[in-house]
Amino acid sequence: MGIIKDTFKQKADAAAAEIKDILKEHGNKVIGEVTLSQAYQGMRGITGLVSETSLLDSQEGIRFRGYTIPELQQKLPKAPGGTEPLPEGLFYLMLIGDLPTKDDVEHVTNVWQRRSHVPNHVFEAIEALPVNTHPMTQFVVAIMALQTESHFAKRYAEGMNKKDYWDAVFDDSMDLIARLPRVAAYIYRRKYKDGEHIQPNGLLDWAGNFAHMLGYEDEEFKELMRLYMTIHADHEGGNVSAHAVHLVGSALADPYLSFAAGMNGLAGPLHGLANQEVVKWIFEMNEDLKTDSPTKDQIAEYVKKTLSEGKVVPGYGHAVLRKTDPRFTAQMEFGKKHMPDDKLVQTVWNVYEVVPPILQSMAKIKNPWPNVDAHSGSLLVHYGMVEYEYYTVLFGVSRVLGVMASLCWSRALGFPIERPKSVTTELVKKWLKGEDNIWGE
Ligand code: NMX
Ligand code: MLT
Repeated sequence: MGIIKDTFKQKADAAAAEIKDILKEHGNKVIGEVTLSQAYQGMRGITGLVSETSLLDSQEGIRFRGYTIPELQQKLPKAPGGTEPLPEGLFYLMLIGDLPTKDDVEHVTNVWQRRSHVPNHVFEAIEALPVNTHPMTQFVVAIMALQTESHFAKRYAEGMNKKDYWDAVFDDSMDLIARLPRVAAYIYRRKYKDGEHIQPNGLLDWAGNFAHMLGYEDEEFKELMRLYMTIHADHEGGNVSAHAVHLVGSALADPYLSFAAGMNGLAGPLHGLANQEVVKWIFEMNEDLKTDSPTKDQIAEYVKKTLSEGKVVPGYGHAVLRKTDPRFTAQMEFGKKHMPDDKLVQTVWNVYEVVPPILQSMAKIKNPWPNVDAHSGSLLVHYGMVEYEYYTVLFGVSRVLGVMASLCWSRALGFPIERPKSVTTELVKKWLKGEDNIWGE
């Protein structure tokens, strides 16, 4: 067994024993009540999942195994000369539960380099699609094509013992994470750079090599990729992409099939696709107003127009957060450090001043503050990555870290197939009239 796999197994065995004891003693404790509205309205606020890798607080934002983003920026190992955390370190933290040493991080980088070979048929599957196919569609097709490599699928077909599920999921997870940057970069270069592909650089870290294969050699862009891949990696278990991966994985669909399901969810405009929508919305506003520096009054008018047309203001609001997303703040800090005079970045900051009071005035909106997607695109545009339809692929390459670490835990802890109960409105009406006792009252 490899070092990291061995460490994971020890941690998971200890956690499984602890959880068994907790459930033996406290398994019948009530952790909340569910209202009828919650059943109809997206299950908001219902605790029904366990996800070990990160936890979201509505006021404070995300903590990965207890650490905030500024703490990660301080404590996780960096690339030589760099100041942003290496995502390898975050993966180690999410998987193992402890902060990694520099050696641990180097080990993860080396394992991923060794496992990064992408078979030819994956590129052929991408090439079979029209070049103008949305990058997220190409991405999902490529992930599905990679599924031929699944250890889990092969071993399950051969009659694997359920005690070994975690082991095969671990191997698939490491392979998938290792291969994803190459696949994602291939899609970018195919669609936007005339198919002029760039070979991997085996001397670089995972995110640095991804930046290189995308065609961005600027050290600052590599630092941005390290930060980007770190902050987008996980947002506890209930968001659409993480939950989809968890749900599909609970049927013992292998990690490739499960991850593809999550990426289909990420491609929705209320979830990860919002990052492309934000930049598209600002570009359209600028075009409408014939300026690249709209004033705050002009932005306010454009926001009101957007709302009056029955559209959402992309990048604002959240199902759980009730304050400015710390992932937005981390990116704003990056912008202040590296590009304070960039016009698009300044527009993002002006939008941040203008939008919250307008949304606050609409009682129905629970969170008027920006989320992660409000800022990310503007930083990419600064370095020349203007092709906003591609941005959700970057989000997806990062999200693989959190959802695969979680999937390893789910199989190691022996979580069963997920299957909540649903009801019909007909039954609800009968219950309201006292004709049926669906909830045992
Ligand atoms: N612009 C306009 N209306 C909004 C916005 C917004 N930014 N945010 C919420 N609302 C509306 C929402 O559509 C709903 O309207 P209705 O009752 O007419 O259906 C109402 O306000 C109540 O919604 P909330 O309970 O505040 O939000 P909910 O938890 O349902 O949805 C989001 C959360 C994130 C889906 C929602 O805020 C949104 O659509 N934001 C814009 C899209 C976006 O930025 N998504 C990215 C989320 C982060 N990520 O990366 O995944
Ligand atoms: C995420 O990163 O997954 C988004 O902020 C959405 C969410 O947490 O619901």
